[in-house]
Amino acid sequence: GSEPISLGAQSGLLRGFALPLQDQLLDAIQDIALEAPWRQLFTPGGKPMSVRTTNCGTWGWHSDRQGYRYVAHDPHTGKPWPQLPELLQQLARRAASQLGFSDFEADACLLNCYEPGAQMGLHQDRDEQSFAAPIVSVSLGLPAQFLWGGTQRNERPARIELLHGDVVVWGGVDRLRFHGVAKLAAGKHPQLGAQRINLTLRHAGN
Ligand code: MD3
Ligand code: FE
Repeated sequence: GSEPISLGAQSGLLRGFALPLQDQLLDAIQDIALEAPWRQLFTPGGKPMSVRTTNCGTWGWHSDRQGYRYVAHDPHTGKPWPQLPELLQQLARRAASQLGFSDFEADACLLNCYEPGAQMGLHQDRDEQSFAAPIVSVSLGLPAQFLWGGTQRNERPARIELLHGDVVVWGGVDRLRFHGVAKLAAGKHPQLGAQRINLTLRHAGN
């Protein structure tokens, strides 16, 4: 494959890394959503998020009036989250190793579905037990402008376009950088139609 495009000392973009697996990934996402349906979450302050989410793996990220946290059961069905497919585990491990993170083992995969107009404000990911492991993200469907800030909220973020099949690895000194996604522009993707699906693979437990 091609060299990672550097986003920071320990972060990089692997253009098209997931393209060879796109059909298998879309099948896996469909299966996950049958067991754990897409849903709209609410912030602890009671605001609806503009993305729809679901999870697979041992831990799933959840948000409601009680706060942001990882839970072992889907609050919507009461069942454990669907298993993390081996396909995703291996993809994340191969991507992480390209950035120098060996033996990455994801125990959580958050799936975010964006429709035109959906966005994600600048935030840090701090709900995991440890920040030692990297995060691997897979983008599918419509392109998005990813906002890549610093370790302080007031730093002006860079904009990076993420395309169908792109994989990004973020870790080490870049793990607590502020980031977000600009409002998704209208469009139709050949496979996914008017949506973008992002998968984030993490080590959330201990
Ligand atoms: C950089 N999701 O779910 S994935 C999130 O496209 C989230 O849905 C975005 O931010 C999305 O929390 C971006 C890329 C990502 C994920 C975690 C990070 C980038 C990160 C943690 C630290 C630094
Ligand atoms: Fe995030």
